[in-house]
Amino acid sequence: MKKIVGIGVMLLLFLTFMVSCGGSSEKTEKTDVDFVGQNLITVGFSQVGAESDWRNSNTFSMQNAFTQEEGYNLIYRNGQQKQSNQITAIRMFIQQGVDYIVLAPVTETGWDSVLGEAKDAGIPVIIVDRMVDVEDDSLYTCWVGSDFELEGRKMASWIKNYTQSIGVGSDELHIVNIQGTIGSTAQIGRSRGLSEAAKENGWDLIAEASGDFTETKGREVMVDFLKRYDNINVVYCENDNEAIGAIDAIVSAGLHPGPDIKNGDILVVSFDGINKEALQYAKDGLISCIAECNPMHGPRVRDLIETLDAGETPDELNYVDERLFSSIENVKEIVVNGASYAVEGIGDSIQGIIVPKTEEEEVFVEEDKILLGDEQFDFYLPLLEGKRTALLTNQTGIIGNDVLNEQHILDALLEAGVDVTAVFAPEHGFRGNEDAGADIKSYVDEKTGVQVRSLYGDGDEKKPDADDMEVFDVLLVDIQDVGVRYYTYYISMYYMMEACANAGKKVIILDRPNPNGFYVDGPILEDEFKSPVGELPIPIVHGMTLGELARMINGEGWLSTGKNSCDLTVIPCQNYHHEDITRLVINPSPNLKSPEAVLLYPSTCYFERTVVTVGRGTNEPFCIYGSPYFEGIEDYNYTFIPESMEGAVSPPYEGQLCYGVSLKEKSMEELSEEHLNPEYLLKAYNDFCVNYPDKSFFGKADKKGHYWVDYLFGTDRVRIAIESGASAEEIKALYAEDVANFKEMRKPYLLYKDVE
Ligand code: GYE
Repeated sequence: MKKIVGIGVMLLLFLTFMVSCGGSSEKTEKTDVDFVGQNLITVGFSQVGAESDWRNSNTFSMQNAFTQEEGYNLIYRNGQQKQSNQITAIRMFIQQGVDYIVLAPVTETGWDSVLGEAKDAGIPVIIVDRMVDVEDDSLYTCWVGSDFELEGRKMASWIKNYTQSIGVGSDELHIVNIQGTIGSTAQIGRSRGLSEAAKENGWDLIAEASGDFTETKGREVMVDFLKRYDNINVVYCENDNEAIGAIDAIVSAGLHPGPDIKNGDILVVSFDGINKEALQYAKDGLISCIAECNPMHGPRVRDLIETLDAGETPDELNYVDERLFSSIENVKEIVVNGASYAVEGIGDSIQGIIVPKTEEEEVFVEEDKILLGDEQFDFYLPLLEGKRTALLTNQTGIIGNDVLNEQHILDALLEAGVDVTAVFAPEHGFRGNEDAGADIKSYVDEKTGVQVRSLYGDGDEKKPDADDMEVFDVLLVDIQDVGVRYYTYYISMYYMMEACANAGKKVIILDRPNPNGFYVDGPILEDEFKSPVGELPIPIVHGMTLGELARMINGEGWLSTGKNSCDLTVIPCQNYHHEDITRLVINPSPNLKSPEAVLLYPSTCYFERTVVTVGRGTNEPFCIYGSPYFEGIEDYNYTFIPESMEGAVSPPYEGQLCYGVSLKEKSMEELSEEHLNPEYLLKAYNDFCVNYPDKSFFGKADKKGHYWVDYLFGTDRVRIAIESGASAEEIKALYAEDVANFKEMRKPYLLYKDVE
């Protein structure tokens, strides 16, 4: 499912703020980021999420075990119950070169390739809590957690003994199971414990459905079960949070949770023993039995790391002992596989640890917000310590795209004490207000005193020169791209990568979503059509972020001079997926003035330098197009007059009335379905030729016989097809193979879950 998401705080909010504060733009305190000392052991911890109290306690335990006082630098990442987020986090840990990776995997399968990458990088991986199911066990070093099947069997044994003790026969039990996250070891083990016992004892296991270990889903599933079945007398909840939700549903349905099955109670049992409310419910008899699941793995994982650090080999599998609790005294002991376990009363011995969610957690859980590379200071500031740092950025380099706080990466770095020695400015300049292709001078930024070195001007071929390369050790790239081959920011990044490769300088990319990153379309650039608007052999819409593209540039050996790859680190976004259609809140360049324009840009840019203008010099460039030539021609009723303005000082047809088409009414959803759409160009071409058979739609060819549109397409095949009367389908067929091939080719470089 595609979703349209905003990144950063929307402009609307900004305006409201300005009005309500009478125009004063008070700034909030910025996060302080400490540099990490060199002698600490860095541990990257990829956590499942914050779905339950168990999970929060587990996070708390890890954070307390891996403190700086203990000699550690813990990098914590919340995966929000999504494997793709966890994989991204692990890749980031690898890039960062952490000493150890600790993974609490959401589900068991699907880890082979990313753990293979960690192994290749020589980073030991410790699995905590749930297990991974990988072909090659050497992909992880060791594991610590619970015996979930034993937990399930213990609970089933308690149900058996208890129901027998009150004289309820096996054939009288009608059980539903609210399962945990499907495919997680906790779910697999606990569900198996119950289903095996149901088989052995002839119990009626009516239904099973997942509540994803959350209270909300636990409630939903129970509501549904109660609608469908009227004979339920046992609810087996695979954690406490689900049990709380289920009890709410039972009570709301006018029924009674409790142990007295004979008189119509519904017996509720659960796992964990962490949540205070569940503990109270257990004392009050609403939950009849709880199987303990111990989340305090922090010190255990630290012990394992200490063993490894000392060059010793810890046990591969490390199980934790756990107990069973009930306020009902009928059953004092149960036996599983010949071993007996005491049933303890519910007193204060049960854990009942509640860990308040941190502020960061609240944001994660509630908003599912995309976090930009530049917001993740703990990942990149340590890499800049003691290094002269240069930036490739412009007006889009706002931390987190947060237009309320509006802190530019340059200011943030200076505030954090980074030695910023230069800013490299791409097309349109550091402020992003210069015309397309304009010559821009280098200067010293007044506010900060930092030298702004223009890549577009001073006759420097859009590349940094030898002087430029003298002034820094690390290049940080923080710039919003739109994912189109003729949009030039990636070309600046490419030239900078090339120069850095040759000069032995490190490149760090603070990644940002690609607003056209949800599809791949268009022909691959042919060598002959390389130009200032096309540098790499990629389709017009490549569907990659700058970070992914940089990985491809390195991986494919595309840096053409000297060394063919540079020292590259990408700080990926969090929670971004290729299916997301992101609405930019800061204009990436002066003529892309809306999120709709960003989606239309790949398709309407073809009109540049033809007899049709894309509306430069108006407020809607790329969302409208037209020409004085279309006067009186049907379907070209939208009129506009281009005027000189910032970013379009001398627009085509300046001061002339143009007749054309407006695409402004199309919604983001509609536009996102269109992908690269040759129909606008095709129809305008055909209408023009019928009316002006002697004039050239595409303008003049250059010395090589190429038209500007050929450089945009990266081939002359498309123009030639249009001139010979091809349909839109025939045009698309021309590059269908390019698209299919490139989709395959880009796979190894992706950092985010792909569409499909
Ligand atoms: O029981 C549940 C949590 O994997 C043991 O995950 C863990 C389970 C725990 O969300 O509450």
